[in-house]
Amino acid sequence: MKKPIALITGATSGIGLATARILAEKYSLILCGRREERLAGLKAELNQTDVITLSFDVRDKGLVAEKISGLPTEWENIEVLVNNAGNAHGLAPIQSGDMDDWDAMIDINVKGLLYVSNAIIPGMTKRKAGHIINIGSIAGKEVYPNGNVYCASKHAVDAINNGMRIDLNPFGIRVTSINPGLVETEFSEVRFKGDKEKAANVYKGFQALKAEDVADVVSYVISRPSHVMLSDIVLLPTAQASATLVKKEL
Ligand code: NDP
Ligand code: 8X3
Repeated sequence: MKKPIALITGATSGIGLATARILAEKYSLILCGRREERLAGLKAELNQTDVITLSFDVRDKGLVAEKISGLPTEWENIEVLVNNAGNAHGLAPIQSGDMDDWDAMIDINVKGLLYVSNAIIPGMTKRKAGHIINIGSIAGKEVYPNGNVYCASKHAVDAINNGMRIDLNPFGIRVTSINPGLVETEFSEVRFKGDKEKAANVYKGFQALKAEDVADVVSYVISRPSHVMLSDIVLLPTAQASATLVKKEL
């Protein structure tokens, strides 16, 4: 394989899917997600021999380790890790939050990111090379009403991102967090448990970011010269000034 290898979690939808499409030209890809039929569809669409898929739930610590350590030797040297898999589950005041939703957000957005990183970082430290992109959120920089645990999970990603950058500094590994505001993907459908109307309302009256806008930034960040590390990026739609201030024309 001549191209460097990138592993993208959450490649079945939204930001991860758009990132896979953009990186395909310059990277050999390991595409991850739970929905195998979507992974197979994306592999077919990209129509390249240097694309493989790995299906696992990032919550399953043992499976994450098994799948990544089971990669064929020629796929072992992962240059770019895009930690993207994640979602919000619910939007409710803390006093009436659903504990299963809390578990999902902490287990996927925080612990899942750590499990995948744990499986990949040793190869990077051994080779003294690599770039980790953590997809955080404006919700990792600010807290908004009813966002409590989702915001906490993304604040944790922010802290982990900074911790990774410090600890991996001796190894020359680049670490970047990309923190988007509102991006129109399946995110709100998941947050509102399949309620498409409620999800669509989130993006009404203004131009939200597209998944491709975030993927473009991922592509830009990893294509900087090796001595340049963008450490922390907040990326908002022009209509959005903060987590809670969005100029809508309804
Ligand atoms: P989508 O719902 O479109 O995509 C989420 C992706 O995460 C899917 O590919 C899904 O794959 C994967 N995923 C979710 N749970 C798991 C799991 N347990 N195990 C493995 N994979 C999982 O949302 P986005 O593309 O918008 O979200 C991607 C990232 O961007 C998330 O971390 C999100 O928090 C962040 N973000 C999103 C914003 C937005 O407004 N949309 C703004 C800021 C940040 P599958 O279901 O097949 O497993
Ligand atoms: C997703 C953006 O504002 O819905 O992280 O939390 S927001």
